[in-house]
Amino acid sequence: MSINLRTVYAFAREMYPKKSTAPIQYGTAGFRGKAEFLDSVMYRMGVLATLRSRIRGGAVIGVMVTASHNPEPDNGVKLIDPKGEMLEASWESIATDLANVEDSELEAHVAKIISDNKIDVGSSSNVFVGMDNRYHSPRLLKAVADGVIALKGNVREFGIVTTPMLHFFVVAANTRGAYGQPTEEGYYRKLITAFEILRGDNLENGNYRNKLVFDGANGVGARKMLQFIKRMHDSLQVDVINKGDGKINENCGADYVKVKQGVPIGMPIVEPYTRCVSVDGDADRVVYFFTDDKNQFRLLDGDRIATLVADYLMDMVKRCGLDLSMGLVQTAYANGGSTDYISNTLQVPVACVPTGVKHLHHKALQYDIGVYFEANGHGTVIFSENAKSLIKAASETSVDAKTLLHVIDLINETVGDAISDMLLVETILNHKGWDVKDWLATYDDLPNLQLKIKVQDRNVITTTDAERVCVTPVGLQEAIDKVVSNYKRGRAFVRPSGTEDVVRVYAEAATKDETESLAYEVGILVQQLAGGVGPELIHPGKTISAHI
Ligand code: G16
Repeated sequence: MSINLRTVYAFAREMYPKKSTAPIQYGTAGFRGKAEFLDSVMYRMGVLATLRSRIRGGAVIGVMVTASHNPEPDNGVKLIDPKGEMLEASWESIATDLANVEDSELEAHVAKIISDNKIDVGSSSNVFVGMDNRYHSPRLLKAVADGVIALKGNVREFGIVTTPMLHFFVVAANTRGAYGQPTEEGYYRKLITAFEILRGDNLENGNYRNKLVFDGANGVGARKMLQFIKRMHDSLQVDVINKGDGKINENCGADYVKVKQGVPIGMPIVEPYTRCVSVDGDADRVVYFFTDDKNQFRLLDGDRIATLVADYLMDMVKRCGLDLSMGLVQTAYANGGSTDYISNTLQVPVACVPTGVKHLHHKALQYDIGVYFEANGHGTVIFSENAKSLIKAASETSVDAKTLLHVIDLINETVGDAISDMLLVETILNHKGWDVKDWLATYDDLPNLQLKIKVQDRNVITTTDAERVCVTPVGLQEAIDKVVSNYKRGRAFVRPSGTEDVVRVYAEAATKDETESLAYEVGILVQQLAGGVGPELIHPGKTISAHI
C-alpha cells in the first residue's frame, strides 16, 4: 500500500485548518477545550491513532470523542491503547507536538514521526471511534475518521457509546473475543450475565433493598443504563433521572455531586436512605449518595467504593485459600479517613500516585489484584494473568473461586466503568446484606472541600510527591504548610487541573467549618502567589469573595 502524505496536508488545509494559535496540552486524560477549536486536533488524533496502530502491528487503537465531566460547550479526545489502557505516556508528547504543529508543517511533521518511530506505512491499521452525546461530537468524530482515512487506515465507528464501552470493544477485538464480543450487545451480555448469575434469586438480603435512583448526568450513561434495564430480567430496579433532557453535567452527575456535596437537579422525593448513584457525562466515574432521616446529604465516593471492593475481594481470596498480593491505589484527593482505614483495619498496602487513571492503572498492575479508585469515583480492579489462572484452577473445586470468576467477568478491567462499578457495588452490598447506613458505618470521612481558582497561567504551579507538595511558585508550599499547621487534622494541596483551565485546591480538617476556612485560606494564597484572576474563589454552586 502506498501512502501519499500530501493527502494528510490537503485534508487539513481544506477541511480541518488549525483555528487557534494558543498551544493545546495533552492533559490528565487527553486533549480538552472549547469544541469550536478542536476540529484540527481531532483530525490529527485520527492520524496519530492510525500510526500508533501500525507501530503495534495493526492492533486496534480507540479514539473517544468526549469531554467527560466538563460543561456542554467543551469537548475532548481520549486515546486508547491496545490493552485498553490510556495512550502510553511516551506518546503523549508526540500527540502534543502533532496537535500544535502549523498546517504548513503537518506533512513534514507526520513524515518525521514515521521515520523516528520506524513505522511501516504499508502495514495494516485499525482504529475504533466512539463519541458522547454532545451536539458537536458527530462533527468531531468525522474529523477523527477522516484522519484515519487520510492515512488509509481502517476505521470502525461505534456512534454514541460510553468511554468504558469503547475501551471494552478495543480489548475484545484485540483479544479475538477472549474478553467478550466487540459489539454493544457483547458488552451488555457479558456484564448482565455475570451480574445475574451472582445475584441468583436473592434480589434482597438483610438490609439490602433491590432499588436505586440513577442520575445519568444527561450524558451517555443515562442512555446506556436504559439499555441495560431493557435487557436485565428485573434483577435491579433502577429509576433513571437526568436522562438527557437537560445540559450534560449541568447541576448533575458524579463530579457535581462529589464536589458540591449535594443532590443533583431532578431528584425525586424518595425515602430517607434510598441508594442513589451519579455517573459523569461519559460514564467512567460513579459515586453513591443518600439523604438521611434529617434530610442530610451523605456521600459514598470512590474511596468508599475502593474500600468496599477491597474488603470483599480479600475475603473471597482467603475463602478460596489462595495466596495473592493485593494493593490499593489512591491519589492525594483520597480522604485521610479512608487511607487510615485501608492501612489499619483492612491492612492492605496503599499507594498514592498523581491524579489521572493512567497513573493509578499503571501502579495497580504491580499487584495480583490491584484495586484503584480516585475519590471522584473513577477506577476499577485489575487481576494479573497469574491471579486469573490460579482462580480458574481453584474453581474446579471451590464454589467461592467460581463466584470470583463471575466477579471478574462483571468488572470492566480496562478502565473505570461507572455502570460495571455500580453493578459490582450492588453485588457486594447484596452479598453482605447492607444498606447505605451499614456501608457508611465502616469508617468516618474527614470533612473536605475542593475549590477552583482562576489564574493567568495554571502551569506556573508545579508539584511533586504525587501532587502533595507544590514546587513552584517558590514560597507557596511554605505558606500552605504554615496555614495547615493551625488546623487539627488539617491537610491541603494545590495542583493545576489537566482538564479545565483552573487550579484546584483540596482541603480537609477535623470539622466542616475548619475545612472551609482552611480551603479559603489556601485559595487566597494561590490567588496571591500564582497570579489569580478576579477576587473570587469558586466552589460549585457559589462564588465566594476571597476577602474573608
Ligand atoms: C479525568 C481523568 C481523571 C481525573 C479527572 C480530573 O476524568 O480521567 O482521572 O481525576 O479528569 O482531572 P483534573 O483534576 O486534572 O482536571 P474525566 O472523567 O473528566 O475524564
